[in-house]
Amino acid sequence: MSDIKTLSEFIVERQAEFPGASGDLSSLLTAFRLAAKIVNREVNKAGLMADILGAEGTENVQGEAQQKLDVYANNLFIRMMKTQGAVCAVASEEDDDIVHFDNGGKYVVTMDPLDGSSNIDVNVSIGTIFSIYKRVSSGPKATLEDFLQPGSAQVAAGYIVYGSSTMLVYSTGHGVNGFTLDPSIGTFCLSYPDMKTPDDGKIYSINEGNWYEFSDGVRNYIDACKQKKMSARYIGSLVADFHRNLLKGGVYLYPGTTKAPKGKLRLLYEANPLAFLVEQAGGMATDGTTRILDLKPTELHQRCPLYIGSRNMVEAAMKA
Ligand code: P6P
Repeated sequence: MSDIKTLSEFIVERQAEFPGASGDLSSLLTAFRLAAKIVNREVNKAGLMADILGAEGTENVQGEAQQKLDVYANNLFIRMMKTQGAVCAVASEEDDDIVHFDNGGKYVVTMDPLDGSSNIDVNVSIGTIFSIYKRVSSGPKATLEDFLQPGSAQVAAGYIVYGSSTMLVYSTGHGVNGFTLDPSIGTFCLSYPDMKTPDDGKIYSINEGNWYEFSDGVRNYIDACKQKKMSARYIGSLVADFHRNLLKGGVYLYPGTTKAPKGKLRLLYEANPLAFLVEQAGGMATDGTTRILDLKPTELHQRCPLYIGSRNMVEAAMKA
């Protein structure tokens, strides 16, 4: 009997723990698995296929130049979810408005299909982030209300990091498990069961280029990290920084600044899913004041400051 546990086997095994489960969430996670493999293939080829590198020439709602792989990943994940049938609507960083499938599905999904995409052309790790919620509206189509639920209402969340190896890490609220893609067999295999992040760490991740726009508290915390001889590690790709800190211990900060008091990151498809995961792994996520999962969203693409990672480090950053 092989001691390898595939993602498919794991999903089936875990579903058995919920007798009432309809299998919709399991098959949705399976759709994400397939999409992740396909995006991984394209990310790995990006260096070889000039036609998929570079900007698409369009901008997303954030006013950010869309990289061709951004658009490809967004369209692929949307197509997979539409086909799979359990999701009735998606809110994506790459789409101004809600994308409706009108299929009666009981879930809605928020996603950043390819976070850190400015790193695509320079071969730095990038990632996909997703959140899954049950609909709360009852009409024929999902409404904004379905997407403005607090992060604490998530039924599942996860990310895929396309790095030195490709990993899918997710939680359905019963712990966090990581799966590494074995390219020789094209299968995600359980590599990090029941992930727990250390309460403390020696890594801090923040863009110190914003120093003169930071609050005194943030500057005090950065100073304290330097005095403790911590390591500054900032990839400029949230999923990669988050993943490393989750495994090793550390804190990622994207605080508000004088120019952008709400910071840069988006609540619905960056902060909330990663906050769900980090809490499941024993860590902490706040906006510098309030628990991320308690924030009541008001807009699809709203931004929020993010302090996320090892519990003791987030608490120290908040108190600085
Ligand atoms: P800055 C990428 O655009 C992203 O959303 C995160 O992945 C990353 O951590 C952050 O923004 C980088 O932003 O302002 O430091 O370049």
